[in-house]
Amino acid sequence: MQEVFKGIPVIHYEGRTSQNPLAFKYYNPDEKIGEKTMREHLRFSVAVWHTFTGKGVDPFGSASIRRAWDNYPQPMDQAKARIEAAFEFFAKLGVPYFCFHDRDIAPEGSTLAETNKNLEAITDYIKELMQGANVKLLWGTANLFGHPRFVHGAATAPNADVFAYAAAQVKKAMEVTLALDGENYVFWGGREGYETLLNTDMELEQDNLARFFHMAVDYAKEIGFSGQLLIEPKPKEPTKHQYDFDVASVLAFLRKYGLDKDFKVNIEANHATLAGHTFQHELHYARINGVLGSVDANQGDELLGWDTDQFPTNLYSTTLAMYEILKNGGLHKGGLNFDAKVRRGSFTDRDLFEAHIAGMDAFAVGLKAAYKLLESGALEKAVEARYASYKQGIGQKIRAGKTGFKELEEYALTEGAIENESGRQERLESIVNQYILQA
Ligand code: XUL
Ligand code: CO
Repeated sequence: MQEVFKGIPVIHYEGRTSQNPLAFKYYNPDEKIGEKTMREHLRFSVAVWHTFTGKGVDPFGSASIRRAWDNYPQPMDQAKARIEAAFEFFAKLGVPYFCFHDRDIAPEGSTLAETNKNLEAITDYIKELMQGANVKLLWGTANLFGHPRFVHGAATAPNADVFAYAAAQVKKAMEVTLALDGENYVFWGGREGYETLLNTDMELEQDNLARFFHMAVDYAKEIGFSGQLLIEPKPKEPTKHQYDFDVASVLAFLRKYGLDKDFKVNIEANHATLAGHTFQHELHYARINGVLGSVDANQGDELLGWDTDQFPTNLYSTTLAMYEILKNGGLHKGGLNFDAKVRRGSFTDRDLFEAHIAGMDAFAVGLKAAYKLLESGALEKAVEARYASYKQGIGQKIRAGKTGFKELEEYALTEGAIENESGRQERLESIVNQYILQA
């Protein structure tokens, strides 16, 4: 195999004073934070789509990025060269995981049968490359949104032939994920939503989406895929209204259709903010409901209302994210997948490395800060004290379900003036800052 990223060495940890852009300043994979190493806590993954198929196209401009593998005229040669470059990248960066959509790794043919043949050939090749490498598959997924056949959706399309095609595609993508020992399988509802209710049977579309998921659960069992199935919420884009809006709507959907034991969620930071939530809110909501499965690690731009998929460099956000993840006992089968793309102006190969290094360091700082914050118990103590009234007297009765409106009225009538306590928000924000600065 020819070296593609010439001049880029294997990336090492050099510590916080290093001035070397091609070194980790905080991510020290073997350093132990509590019981686990940073590598085990963070479970970083590279997204094949952004990093190896991203071309820097936007609505106003054509490709600003050209990679070595784009120079092969035959799509299958290009696919092979792309995957070779990806494995060189994984090794130099030292990431333990990668993720892909079926169409990121192999091109469509002129029929579904030909498309599947292409995918099988590249899967075999990936399997071969994985044997000599230190990288595993975090998750696989199917691209059910790029091709014009999915213009009105896939499992929620008004056309049953599209539903069938999507099912065939997911069947194959699950087989491929199993063949590569993928630890999870992701469903992001690409165009599963609507543009206008004037032409949409929302009830049928949602019922169909549930039928599709039930078929996926059945098929996973049939082929012996024991990985975690994940749904990735997103409120809008590409459709005006996506059905998997946020964690709360995904949970309601799963419970309605009896799917809640089979799925967890893959939370993406920029999707959370598009839904009007913080990243921490979505992680927290998933955690307290037992469905926090995996994370698409990126960040949006507060001034832009779309999915900018930037590399995560905001330490406040990574710290609060790691705080939730640690409280979840880690991500278990999940990981931190960089569903992030370099800016259009960052078009060199070197930018790909520097962007991932920035993201990995930001999460390493977040991990260190969150670990110490949790160890201190500062937030837990404050929250516990804030709700202390539920530990005795009338509060304890409310909690135990041993009272009702009548008794509560009696209580309220005899109680004197209610005395509330300060929420001490600014004090707590300052404590979080202290831990970030000490990380
Ligand atoms: C789209 C997105 C996807 C999913 C996988 O916004 O996040 O890349 O992560 O289909
Ligand atoms: Co994503």
